[in-house]
Amino acid sequence: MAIVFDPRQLRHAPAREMHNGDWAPHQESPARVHSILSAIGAVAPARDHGVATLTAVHDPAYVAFLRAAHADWRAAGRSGDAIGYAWPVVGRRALNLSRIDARLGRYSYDAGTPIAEGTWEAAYWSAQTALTALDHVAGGSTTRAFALCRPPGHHAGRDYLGGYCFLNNAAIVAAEARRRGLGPVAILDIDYHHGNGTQDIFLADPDILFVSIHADPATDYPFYWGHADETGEGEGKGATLNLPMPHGTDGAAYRPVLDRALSAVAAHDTRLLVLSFGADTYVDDPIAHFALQRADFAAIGERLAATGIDIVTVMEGGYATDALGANVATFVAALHGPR
Ligand code: Q9C
Ligand code: ZN
Repeated sequence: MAIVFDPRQLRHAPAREMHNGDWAPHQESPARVHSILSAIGAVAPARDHGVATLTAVHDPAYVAFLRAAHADWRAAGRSGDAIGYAWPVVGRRALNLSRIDARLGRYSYDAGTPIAEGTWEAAYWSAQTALTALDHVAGGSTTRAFALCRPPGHHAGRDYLGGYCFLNNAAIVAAEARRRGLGPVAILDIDYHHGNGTQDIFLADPDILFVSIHADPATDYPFYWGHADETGEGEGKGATLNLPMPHGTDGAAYRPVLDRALSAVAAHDTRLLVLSFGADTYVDDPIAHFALQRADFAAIGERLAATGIDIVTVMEGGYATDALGANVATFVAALHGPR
């Protein structure tokens, strides 16, 4: 078992987000990682795999935007975090946009994901943390590794940020695993929110199965993705499975749905599973509405371990900061087993 973490991820510290029509302190804070670190024990450092592993999944123009956005914001005379205020609702023709506000709108889809001074560095090392967890499993020294990623990734698409996410760590790992011949690869997303970015990236891709259990987008963010009738496009038809669940979903309701998700993973002949793990399914999460208890995280971890499939877990959401460390440590201990 390996747990990977890089402290440069703490450099992303956005001040606030738009919440229910007002500004609120940003939920996705460095304190989340401190809570997890204090509960989880020893961590291994991240290794640098370079930028090509990122552009295997993301538009290079988007990566260039992300890298420069905060400096561009400052150069425009602004203080604080960079955030958009105008979005091209439908796909517009490709324009060579120069103004920072236009570029922010072009490469994002919500107002909850500000770019702070350290965001690029943190997002870069979050992706490298995920890739290093893959190295541990690919090297054969362990069958399961946990990437303590922050910022999270599953809402980020090929050319957009949103939902507190900038680079899609799960997608980057899945693409790199396929490139190394470790497939068939599947991604299982058990964050409370639908992983719209991951789905979009692999929507037309038959090779990489995407399965997600999440709050019904009829009631919950991200609203525009994650409905049960989204099953993939073109050659990828059938390689996307969405399992939306209602508010109040508890451990008993979750179990059979997890079994269904894992049946799909088995039917894909999965050799490597990338797990997008969010602890925002916890009963006391401040922005979510499921009812999982800490013991349910242990049960889910054991169920995943019982598949016998190699698993690279990447951390996604979870905002009940005080309980987060114990929740994640409980899950990881069950998933990785005694040792
Ligand atoms: N500010 C993850 O769990 N909510 N992202 C926006 C309130 C966005 C959550 C509305 C929730 C995104 C990785
Ligand atoms: Zn979430």
